[in-house]
Amino acid sequence: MAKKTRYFIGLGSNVGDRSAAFTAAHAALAAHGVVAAFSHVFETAPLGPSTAPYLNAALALDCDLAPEPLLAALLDIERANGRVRGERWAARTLDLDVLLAGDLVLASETLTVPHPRLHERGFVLAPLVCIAGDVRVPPSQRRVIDLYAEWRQRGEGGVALWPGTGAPLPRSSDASRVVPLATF
Ligand code: A4P
Ligand code: MG
Repeated sequence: MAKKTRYFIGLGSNVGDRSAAFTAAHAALAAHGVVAAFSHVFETAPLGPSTAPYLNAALALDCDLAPEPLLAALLDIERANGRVRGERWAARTLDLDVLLAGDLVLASETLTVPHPRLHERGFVLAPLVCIAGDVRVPPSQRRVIDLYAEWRQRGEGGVALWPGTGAPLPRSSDASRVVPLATF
């Protein structure tokens, strides 16, 4: 039997019905494994050329797929949700990034894990800390909560809890895995 890997996936959207895209991604990923946790959703200032604000979130997926087939599944889900690839960091209906794949470290032509810019970005760390505060990021083995604390100390801002109007958001199947809202 294939070995299950706990993946952490980052979700981003700044075009169209942003939260509906997250709900669709949640449903599509549930076909590939068990979505064990879904973070709170944050509205974040865009990094890059696009000026539209993003929603960002993160989820934990326990799944049998190896990283490359999982990436292929993520790209399919992005396309099914209207993602059109333009210039780098262009506006997008749905972006699904592999943030962590268990304790794996890999760099191929198509996939780098852990996500190379995970450490520096509030829009990745704030959702991720909701569901993975104690998880260690290889190869440094630093905890997500410590990376998040460092980002907070830098005072860059641009990340706020999203009040959650619009389409109903995915719920975590195990709410005890999610840091309470009052912490943010
Ligand atoms: N790829 C390599 N490693 C990975 C990985 N760990 N996860 C490759 C996913 N993909 C990975 O991605 C290009 C290629 O990266 C993929 O085909 C895959 O083979 P893309 O999604 O088409 O391109 P991109 O997202 O424009 O570029 P990049 O460099 O991946 O950008 P990032 O780092 O994902 O940043 N601002 C806010 N507020 N919130 C955001 O979510 N996101 C970005 C994109 C920019 N600004 C943002 C946000
Ligand atoms: Mg991407």
